[in-house]
Amino acid sequence: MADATSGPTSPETIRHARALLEAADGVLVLTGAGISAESGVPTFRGAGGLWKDHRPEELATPGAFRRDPRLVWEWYGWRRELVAACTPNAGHRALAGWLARRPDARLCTQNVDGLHGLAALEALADPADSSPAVAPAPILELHGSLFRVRCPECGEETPHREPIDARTRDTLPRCGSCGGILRPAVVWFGEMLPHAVLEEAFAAATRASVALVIGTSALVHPAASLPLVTLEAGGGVIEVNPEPSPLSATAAVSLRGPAGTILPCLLDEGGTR
Ligand code: BJW
Ligand code: ZN
Repeated sequence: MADATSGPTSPETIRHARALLEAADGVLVLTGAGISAESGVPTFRGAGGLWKDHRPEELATPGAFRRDPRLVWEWYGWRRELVAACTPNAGHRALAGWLARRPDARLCTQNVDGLHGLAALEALADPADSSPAVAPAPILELHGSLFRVRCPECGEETPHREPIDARTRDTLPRCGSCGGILRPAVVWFGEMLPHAVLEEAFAAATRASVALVIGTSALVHPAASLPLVTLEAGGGVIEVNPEPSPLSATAAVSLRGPAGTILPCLLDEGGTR
């Protein structure tokens, strides 16, 4: 797959990428914050990103939580409210419909917003879709979920969607088993990713002949290593991103544009422009 195609996304570029996907034997799909941008979820890096006004080490590290759990929960409580009001966009929906038709594809997401899961439920319930409803393999959430909490003391993890009262340390959510202050069940810098999830993701990356990489700056590891594993195993990369990333130089095709526009053209049945 050395015939790299990049630059503006022409119909031929889309057709080339569609052909690569159709011929693929195993697809790793890796998504990042960019796929949710058109749903109104802020990305991390770049203009308007979350890290523009906040220092990651003050909010997204275990040390930050030990120092000031109230401040960390204030930020995560705000993000949970923001995300809870968002819905899947055309990019999530096109991907969910395609995954239901491609049992050889595996979705790994760095996102903690749950929007892929909502889109998958919508795809299964869609009466307009005549294809047999096949539940795709579970989504591999590499960095956890905003809507789960974990007790740092006893390790208990549970779903949690209630509003967070972060006015004082005493109003923060507490573990029902041991009374410890609960934390968001997300992966912070310096923490290991969930072992079983990461193992499945690397296995899918090794098996795949194409890695479809959508809306990530591809800077944060080990997630950003997954497409490199597919490449090393002899596969190719298709990238969907309005901006170049460190992966662009090795991508077989770079589709430059927003995921909400590109993915329906790339993945919908008969979706070429
Ligand atoms: C669009 C679009 C549209 C816009 N359509 N696209 C060197 C130095 C220091 C540390 C390290 C190092 N090398 C490796 C590390 C470790 C570190 C790391 O990778 N750091 C790098 C930043 C340098 N990694 C870790 O610490 C990881 N753990 C680990 O390595 O454990 C091993 C270990 C631990 C202990 C001991 C020994 C070994 C854990 C990483 C956890 C990352 N966590 C976060 C927060 C999650 C919780 C939360 O949400 O609050 O995950 S950070 C943040 O970055 C979040 C994201 O999932 C992740 C990736 O960001 P993403 O998704 O790529 O978003 P952006 O904003 O960066 O990019 C958006 C993209 O979308 C852009 O490209 C846009 O162009 C594009 N876009 N609109 C399509 N409409
Ligand atoms: Zn506990």
